[in-house]
Amino acid sequence: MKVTGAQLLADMLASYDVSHVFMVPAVLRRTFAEMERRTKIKRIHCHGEKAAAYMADGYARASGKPGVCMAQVVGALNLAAGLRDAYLAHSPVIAMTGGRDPKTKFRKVYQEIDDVPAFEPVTKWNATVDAVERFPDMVRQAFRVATSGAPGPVHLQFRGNEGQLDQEEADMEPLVEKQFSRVPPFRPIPDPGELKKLLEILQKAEKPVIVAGGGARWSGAGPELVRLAEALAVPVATSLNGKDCIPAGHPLSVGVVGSYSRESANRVVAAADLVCFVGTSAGGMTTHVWTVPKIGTPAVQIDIEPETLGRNYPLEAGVLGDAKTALTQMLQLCDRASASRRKPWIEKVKGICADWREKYRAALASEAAPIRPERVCAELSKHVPDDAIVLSDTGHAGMWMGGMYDVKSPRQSFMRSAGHLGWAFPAGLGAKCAAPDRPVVTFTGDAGLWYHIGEIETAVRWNIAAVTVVNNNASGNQSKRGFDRAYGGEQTPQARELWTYRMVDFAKVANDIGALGIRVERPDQFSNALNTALKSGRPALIDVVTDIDAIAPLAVSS
Ligand SMILES: Cc1ncc(C[n+]2csc(CCOP(=O)(O)OP(=O)(O)O)c2C)c(N)n1
Repeated sequence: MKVTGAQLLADMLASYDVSHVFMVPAVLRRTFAEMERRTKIKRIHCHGEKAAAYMADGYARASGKPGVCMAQVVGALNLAAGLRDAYLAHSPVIAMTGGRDPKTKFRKVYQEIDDVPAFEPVTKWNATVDAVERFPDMVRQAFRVATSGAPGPVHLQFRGNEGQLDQEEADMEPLVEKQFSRVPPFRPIPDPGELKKLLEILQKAEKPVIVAGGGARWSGAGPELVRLAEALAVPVATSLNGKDCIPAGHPLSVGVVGSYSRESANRVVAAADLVCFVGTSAGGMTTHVWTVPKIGTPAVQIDIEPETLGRNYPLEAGVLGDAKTALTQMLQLCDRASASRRKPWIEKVKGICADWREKYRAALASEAAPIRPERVCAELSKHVPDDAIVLSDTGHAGMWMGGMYDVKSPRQSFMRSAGHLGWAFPAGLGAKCAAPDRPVVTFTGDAGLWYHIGEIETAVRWNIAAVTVVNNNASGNQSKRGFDRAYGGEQTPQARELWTYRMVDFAKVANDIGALGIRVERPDQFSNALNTALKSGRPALIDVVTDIDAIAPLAVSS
């Protein structure tokens, strides 16, 4: 049957269960017209391509479905910049851009450069669609690559600066492989011998700890992880990406380990005689630059990517496969009686966790104004609904939320920037698009908010009712410590100019744009503000005036 590329692409995206695409026009215009005629897909038109990519990323991490973002040729590298976080976090984002036409390339066409190489370091697959006949197989491959194995971004560049190739016709079938409309499309089964070996090592250990990461999260392995930890009496630390794999209140949960971490987690992992990594690459952030645990600590690992097994820690056993499947099999095979061996260890772990709570009790309950960020985190732990999606920006936001925020229930999701300041606010909007019935609460610093503040208008225009909490200290004060060091102690007033801003009332800005803005200046105002924001059904921003001298604790290595 003869159809245009636009008709086919619209039909295929709908069949892959795509509900929103995020973009700055003008790209694939005919496809947008066909989406309107043929599908229910919402076309979220935003203020910058990087924000569009972050929205698609938040959408993907909230739903497990690929997030789709788009840009015309001149916006392509802004979009590529936004894929960097998705690449680091293994998030399945599909980026579509317009590209050069062979008839005119190299002739100094307005706005044109060769964008394709810039997508190379931020994608799993980076390809051009040069003939309309290739729409079906290239789009299928994009979904296959984005969702398979360790997920990640892909890029398709369509011929024509606005992807005008979509106007051409060919005989095409909108065949869709539904399996690749969400992560994980496959659950590879581990080798039974290697799995048994890993299990035996874990059962023999007297002081083991599990470190679960983003791979466990993508696999949906949280419930099996908790059940196995309970069956064998093994404490669980997580990476920041894996934070929602176990609720903070669980007696075996020790917190986030690594650089943006909770001290108790680092202490437990440092004291362990065996570390079992599940769905984590054991990279620099999760291991505090490979000091927690120390290289040489006996380790075992479960991962879906063969090249991840043993990359950073020599292994006594390495299991290749899907985390949920591996943990389910371990639950069936495990010797629950071995748990008694770890009683003294569990007592010690409980003591370490209790020490942490005691150490931060005062800060978490602080009545100070300007408000302490620890208190904001404690308020969020208490008042964010059980089924919420919680997002955190990076830098100080990642440190505060990684260390101080408690994921309350297995129904709560936690997502965080993989390193890019400014990710969380637009990602929260994308998450709300993916899960309109769940509350979405984003924690960001003011520096983080400034990046994409224009997207408040996008949220209002599309009524994306996410709640954004701004830790507003009129600065990027995570940088304070670094500049103190650079100046050999006390900084000059000019040095402070390098990391401070004007104090702006973001609640006023939000109200002006048409969102609900609430300013919070005392800790006792916070819970009401959050409830009002959550109940409003509108995009809401809570501007919390916090202490510029509040600096997050540094990670410990022992
Ligand atoms: C794209 C990008 N650029 C720069 C940085 C470095 N960086 C990390 S945190 C930070 C400042 C954070 O400020 P804010 O979000 O206001 O939080 P605060 O430190 O004030 O709590 C900067 C500049 C980064 N992580 N990402």
